Amino acid sequence: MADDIPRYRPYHHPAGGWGAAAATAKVLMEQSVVTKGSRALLSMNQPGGFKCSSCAFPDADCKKTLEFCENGVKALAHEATKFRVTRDFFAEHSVSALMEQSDYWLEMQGRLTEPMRYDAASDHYVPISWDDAFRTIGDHLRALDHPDQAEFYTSGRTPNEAAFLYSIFVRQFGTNNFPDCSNMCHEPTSRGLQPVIGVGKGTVVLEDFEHAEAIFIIGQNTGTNSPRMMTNLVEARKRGVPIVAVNPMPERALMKFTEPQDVVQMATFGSTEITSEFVHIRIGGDLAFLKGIMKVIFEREAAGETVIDHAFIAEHTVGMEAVRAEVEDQNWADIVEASGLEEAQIRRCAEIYIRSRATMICYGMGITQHQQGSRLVQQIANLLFLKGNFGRPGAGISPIRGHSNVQGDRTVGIDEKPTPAYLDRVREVFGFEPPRAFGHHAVETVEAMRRGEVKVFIGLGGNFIRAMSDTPRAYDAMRTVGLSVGIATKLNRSHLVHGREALILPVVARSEWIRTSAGEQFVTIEDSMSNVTASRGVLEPAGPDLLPEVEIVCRMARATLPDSHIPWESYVEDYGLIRDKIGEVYPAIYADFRNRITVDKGFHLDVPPRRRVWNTPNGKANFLVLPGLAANDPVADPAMLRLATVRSHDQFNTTIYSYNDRYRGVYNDRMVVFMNAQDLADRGLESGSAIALETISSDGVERRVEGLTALDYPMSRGSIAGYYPELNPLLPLDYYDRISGTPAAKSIPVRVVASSGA
Ligand SMILES: Nc1nc2c(c(=O)[nH]1)N[C@H]1C(S)=C(S)[C@@H](COP(=O)(O)OP(=O)(O)OC[C@H]3O[C@@H](n4cnc5c(=O)[nH]c(N)nc54)[C@H](O)[C@@H]3O)O[C@H]1N2
Ligand SMILES: Nc1nc2c(c(=O)[nH]1)N[C@H]1C(S)=C(S)[C@@H](COP(=O)(O)OP(=O)(O)OC[C@H]3O[C@@H](n4cnc5c(=O)[nH]c(N)nc54)[C@H](O)[C@@H]3O)O[C@H]1N2
Ligand SMILES: [Mo]
Repeated sequence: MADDIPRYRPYHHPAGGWGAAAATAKVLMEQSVVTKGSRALLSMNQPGGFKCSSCAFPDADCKKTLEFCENGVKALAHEATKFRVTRDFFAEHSVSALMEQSDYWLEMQGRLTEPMRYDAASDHYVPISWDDAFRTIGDHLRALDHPDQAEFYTSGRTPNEAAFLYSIFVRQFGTNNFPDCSNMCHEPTSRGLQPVIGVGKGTVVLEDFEHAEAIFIIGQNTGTNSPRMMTNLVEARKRGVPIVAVNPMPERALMKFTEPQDVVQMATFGSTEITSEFVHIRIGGDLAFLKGIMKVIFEREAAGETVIDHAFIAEHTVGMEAVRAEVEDQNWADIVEASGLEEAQIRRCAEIYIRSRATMICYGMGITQHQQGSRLVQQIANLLFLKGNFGRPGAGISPIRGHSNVQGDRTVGIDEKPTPAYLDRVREVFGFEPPRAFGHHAVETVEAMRRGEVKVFIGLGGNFIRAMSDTPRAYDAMRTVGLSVGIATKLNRSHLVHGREALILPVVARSEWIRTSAGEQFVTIEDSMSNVTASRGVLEPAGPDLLPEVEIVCRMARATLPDSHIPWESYVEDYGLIRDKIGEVYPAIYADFRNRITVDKGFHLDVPPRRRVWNTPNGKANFLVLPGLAANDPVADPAMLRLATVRSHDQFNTTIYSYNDRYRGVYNDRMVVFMNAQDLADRGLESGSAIALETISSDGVERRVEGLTALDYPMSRGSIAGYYPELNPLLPLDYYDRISGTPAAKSIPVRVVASSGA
């Protein structure tokens, strides 16, 4: 981009609309896949087609002829790209040279095409046959003193069939070490909700949007990260449903949105105001906000009004009195201070909640990525219980998941803390004794590496070491490993920061077909609302040497467990056989999987709280207290700012599509820090000042990121934001939610320091 074009220009248009249409065309052109990509788009989220890999939000039962969004198109275009990473590419670039390149550059090189092995003598990746690659993995795993010396990571694009077999293979091998992208993401939902409603999943389905009388969206950037949900929000708004958005950043799409699919709005440059109440919360202030609303409810009850659903409370719940006592103890001055909000606004939100007979609360990383992430999720449930907002149309809790199959992978066994009941089923169905000891989550995996205890790391998808906290220390940790394996579509940092030996194994992507001796195969995924659907790729695989993830898992299993009586070879050919086994291990939800999946729109996995059935130890819905108002440990330093690391509009996690973030008005730069004007002025800074950020921590490690530009942005006071993964060096490995293991990536205590490079 030319230097005379300003890098920072506020975006005044509604989100979506023509800006999205233009971005869609641009990315198809950049990846040189206009015709192929456009053809494939006609099959995305359609019966007989494949599922969009960009997010976990459900698609609308084929109601619309074209259910896709700008960011879905980016995901597809980057997958269908005409660019290729070949053996010649690796011959040309040493690993050290590749390390100098940006994440964006690595992504833009295109699809991986053949298995490669790291050659330490030359510092290059060199070709290896598939047979030798599997032999290498098998040899390393069989040589371990104990299976717990290996770590088996999963990222949430992996489909159910591959994830299920992976969980069986690894357990037969003998460990529960299943670090997962979910451990950095919605694990606070999985762990936090389990004791509260008996299942670690959301309870809302798509139709509920049509019945909701109020929708809260807390800490979730809908227009960028689950754009298909915008359709539901627009429809709800048009019905006059109040929408409350709680966010330290006034995210553009939550303010004004033009539906690219709405011909009239497009033609007239019209738009819909999405948020009726924008709650400009301080980072981590959500606990105070939720308690403020509950306090109003309890006040009104004390004054003789009936606002609580007493019948629901009496029949279904335990523990409300303890929550009431704790909430009543909080005073307004503290609530106002901790939330950064005015009491009057909290009262308005309480009024919206009280008036609504069916409220849905959606939330994302702005809730989960705090030190108290799991218990924050529980507070959302507390609020919903008060008015019986479970098991009624239009009501419920709605975690908006990230990766398109992250929920599914967890459902089919990717779990470092498996339940005894599940392990018993595995033993019965597969006839081996699975390990009972809990395994490592993501943070524990890096800690184990740092102690030198990990000999093998296998990454089924994802970019583990780039997504993790404490970048330099995470890199050092990975380099202690004997063998690291990346099973991937694209080259990424985790292939360059590797063990003494390393493999890159290229896979067939979601949009591509899988043909075996038994004919064309399909895979299945589970979306954020527990719908299971089939996904059939329509494009020719990016190269003749790619293997499907299912086959890679089966061949790793065979190479590692030569005596295993599990028929791995037959699963490679016929994915229906895998689904039969899933049905046997999970009869309550997956019985008759084979037949139920033949219906175009798939089927819904039973979520008992939707029927007001609570599979908790006491058979009730449980109110749980989180004392106080702080979602994170207090920090004494008066110069402290809370940093949220967030996604731009042009990235998918560690995959950087471009350096622009249109809705936030940033172009050609990712090294920016969004700051409130007063926070800038207090530090003698102005918009455009060069700064560095330094983490405030007591472990004696200096964590600093240089080369940042401070931007005047309407952030709430004391709250700043910048981009992940560039700012991950500021996130201490030890800074995470103890219940779920999820790094507190939205509330890093930092201070601004002068940039030494300035
Ligand atoms: N295009 C695209 N789609 C994606 C992804 C992607 O990278 N790109 N990633 C996928 C994945 S894996 C996930 S998990 C989801 C992530 O989707 P989101 O949950 O939307 O994730 P983030 O962009 O990290 O930001 C969350 C929001 O939380 C706000 N926030 C920060 N701190 C706080 C706080 O203390 N309180 C409140 N109330 N809000 C806060 C931020 O301002 C931001 O708007 O999206 C998925 N979909
Ligand atoms: N500071 C900070 N850190 C964070 C977050 C944050 O908000 N702030 N968010 C966290 C969250 S929510 C998440 S989910 C994690 C994400 O962590 P990961 O899931 O590990 O990371 P991704 O960037 O999604 O992984 C991208 C890589 O996946 C591979 N890939 C893509 N499609 C496929 C496929 O179909 N099959 C296979 N086998 N591989 C494929 C490609 O090679 C690509 O390079 O990051 C976490 N880290
Ligand atoms: Mo995520």
